[in-house]
Amino acid sequence: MAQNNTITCYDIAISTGATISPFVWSTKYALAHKGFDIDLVPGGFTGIAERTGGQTERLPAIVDDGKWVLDSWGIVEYLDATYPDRPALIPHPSVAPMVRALDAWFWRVATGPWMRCYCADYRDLSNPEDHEYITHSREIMIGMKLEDRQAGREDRLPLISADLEPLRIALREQPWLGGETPNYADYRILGSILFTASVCKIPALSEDDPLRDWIERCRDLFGGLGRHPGLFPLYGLKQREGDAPLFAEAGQGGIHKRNTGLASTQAETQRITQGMAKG
Ligand SMILES: N[C@@H](CCC(=O)N[C@@H](CS)C(=O)NCC(=O)O)C(=O)O
Repeated sequence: MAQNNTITCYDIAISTGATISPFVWSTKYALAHKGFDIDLVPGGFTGIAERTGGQTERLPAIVDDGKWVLDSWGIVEYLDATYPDRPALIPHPSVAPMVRALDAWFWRVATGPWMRCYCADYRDLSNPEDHEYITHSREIMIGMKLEDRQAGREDRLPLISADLEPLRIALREQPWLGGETPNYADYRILGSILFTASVCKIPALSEDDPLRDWIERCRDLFGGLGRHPGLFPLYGLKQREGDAPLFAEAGQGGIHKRNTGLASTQAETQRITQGMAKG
């Protein structure tokens, strides 16, 4: 059992002092959700194996009263299994596969593309001793020079923003991905957003993005866990002439609109049968 209600968590941070890893961010939220204090072991990218006494070369890792637990999902499973009397991260077995699907979608449309928009900033913001390793490993990962991959991001960022519509739809009718209260779904997606905030020297989302309310409420949780002073402003992306809208107006059609009787569907019926404009 956690001594003094504290669990040790190994961090990956950059020169601003902010955590960069989406997996570590999610894990910090998972620990806080279970009511634990976090004893954060600082550090960057190089020397993880040495820092952890050879336990792992990937983070997060936690140590609970001497017991090492690796992997962000492994940690969630451990915390819920070991501390069932505390608030559940995965409150029903169906939640885990849904979070995995949501997370995989989000990596494809947002985390990966944002990484490619900020990859040179990512390297420049990392600790000086990490620069060489980040350049070498991320250029192999990405397949080109980081500066070249980052170039042209002004054209890509609006498209990434537009692609986040499913998340906006999910949050339109309830305050959290977890429903009435947050759960690991919220923390998992937020982890990727805070990764982006740790490196986004130019903003990724517009000032009036409907996701802003949820993101900011997540950042306020647990005494402002997501409010590290090293994080960059997420909002301020502008729609330029010729750009598609950065987010959609509340949509029409079956998946968007609840059928509450004829009045709720008449305009759409008219549109699809007579080609009339919006209603
Ligand atoms: N499956 C692992 C992935 C962890 C992972 O890949 N962590 C990255 C940070 S985002 C890492 O440790 N990178 C070290 C490196 O790049 O050398 C988990 O969910 O914890």
